[in-house]
Amino acid sequence: MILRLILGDQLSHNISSLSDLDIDNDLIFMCEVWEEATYVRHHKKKIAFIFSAMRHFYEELKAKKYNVVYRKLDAEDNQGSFKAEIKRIIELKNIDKIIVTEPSEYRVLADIETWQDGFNIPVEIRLDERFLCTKADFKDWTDGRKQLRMEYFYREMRRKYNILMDGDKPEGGKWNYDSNNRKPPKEGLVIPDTYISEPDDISNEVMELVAKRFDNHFGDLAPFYFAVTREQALDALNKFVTERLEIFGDYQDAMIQNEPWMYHSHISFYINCGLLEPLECIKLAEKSYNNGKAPLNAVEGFIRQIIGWREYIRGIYWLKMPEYEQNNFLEATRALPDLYWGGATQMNCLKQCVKETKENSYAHHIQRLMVLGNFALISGLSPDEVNEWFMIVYADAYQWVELPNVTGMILFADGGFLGSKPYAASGAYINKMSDYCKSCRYKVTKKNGQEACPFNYLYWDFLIRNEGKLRGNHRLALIYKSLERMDAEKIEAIKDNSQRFLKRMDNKEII
Ligand code: FAD
Ligand code: DLZ
Ligand code: SF4
Repeated sequence: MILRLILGDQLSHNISSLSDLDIDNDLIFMCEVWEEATYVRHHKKKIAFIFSAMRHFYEELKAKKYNVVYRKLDAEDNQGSFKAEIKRIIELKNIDKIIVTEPSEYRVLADIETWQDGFNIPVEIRLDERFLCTKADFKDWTDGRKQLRMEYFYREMRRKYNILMDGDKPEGGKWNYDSNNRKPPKEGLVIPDTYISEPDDISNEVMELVAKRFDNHFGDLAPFYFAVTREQALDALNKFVTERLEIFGDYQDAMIQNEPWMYHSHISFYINCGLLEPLECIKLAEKSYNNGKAPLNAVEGFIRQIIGWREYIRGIYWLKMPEYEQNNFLEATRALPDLYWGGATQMNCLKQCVKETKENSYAHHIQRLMVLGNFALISGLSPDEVNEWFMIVYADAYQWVELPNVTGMILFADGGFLGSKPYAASGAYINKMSDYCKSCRYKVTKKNGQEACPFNYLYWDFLIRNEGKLRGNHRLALIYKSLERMDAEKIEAIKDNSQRFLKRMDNKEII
């Protein structure tokens, strides 16, 4: 009998591992396992989401009359790991072959690669066709290139899939319309509600399990409102395309106090676990442009995130693993402060982003990049600790997408392999793109002293501290020129303020 394994982020009916399923003879296998749920202490809402989506997918497979075994976490004899569960089912059901779609994470692939010898049966690992660029094609694209840049990869993907193309030219004449995007927030913006689904019996049962078994994990379990079936995820996608896409581009980088969802799509959870396919999201957005419902700047910007960034990030992950995990180009070693776990802080931007992360297991890209990430970068937090935090807290986090975003994009810990310069910024950026500073104890206009916004001095201190490693970066040349012009007294004040602040933070004082 053939065993077809479906992992928790493979909840797609057309997944390659099921493509030639023999309904009468094959067995599909899904399992909730302790090891997977605790190798990092995932946010409660994240665990509830994955388990509920898995259990709903199982019901859908059963409804198709497929032969499926589903192992709940609290089944009495649950073996606790993929490997041990597979061993058990092989023995129980007389399995003579395993078919699985390649797992999205290196850790799990390394495990599966030991099964063939360990269990002495063939294990066929198939391509994950839901991604739009294979690992091999990405590698080919990198060959012979001195520097990798997402923008060039993205253009090739647009051509390859004929998305927003006018013959062989980009629609509208430009590949990228970001110059029209990224407006600061303004008063009176009306932000549509995000998709909400009431928990059904399955979700309620899972929530009880999570409350009981994962009570010591970070994050709010209730209210639980994520889509947990493909049908619901499609509703969430349609809601985005009809209600938000039109202004997605304009306010893509804007942050407003108590508005966690802004005009973003909130579909990363669904794409990453397989309820939605990247290509269908892209096509729906393109259709909206073709029908005159959404402007090009919004649609191009949205499509670039998926066909560009998402695929590029995955390509880098598989190109560079397992070494990528060890990167620490800037030799940052500071421990993650307690404020990331909801500990008290007077920095309103961080407080707000952590609060929303705790509530929703979601924060939008600019909150992750320019607030939470920017602070981690300029205060020199250890990449291991920052990576672990990002893996834990977001419901869309799997290592293939989390690690390059953290190590490469926010921490510059790969020395500029993924992105060309660190995304370091002072308080002025946060003030321009949000209303957080208005309710902050610190003054964003002050550069030094007790009242000053810590981002202001930490930004320059970061550049000073890392000058040896960053000065040669031509994209930072202008900034280092202005640092050269800064008088010695000002530089001393920056260093002094930063040292005091970081010392207080290390001493667990409220900063
Ligand atoms: P939208 O802003 O509406 O974008 C649409 C889609 O584009 C997203 O759903 C996502 O699939 C894709 N996308 C956009 N940016 C990226 C990106 N940089 N990398 C990969 N896909 C992208 N995304 C994850 O899916 N999982 C993570 O664990 C994750 N960790 C991140 C950590 C940091 C430090 C940063 C800066 C970004 C991270 N991202 C991650 C990328 C991005 O922030 C999220 O994909 C996005 O916020 C999800 O919200 P959304 O669906 O509303 O996205
Ligand atoms: C994220 C997650 C969690 C928390 N639990 C499980 C689980 O118990 N069983 C499972 O099959 N998948 C789970 N997942 C998703 C997996 O982490 C993801 O499928 C693999 O790590 C991909 O390599
Ligand atoms: Fe954040 Fe500084 Fe603004 Fe306060 S003043 S919200 S710390 S950027």
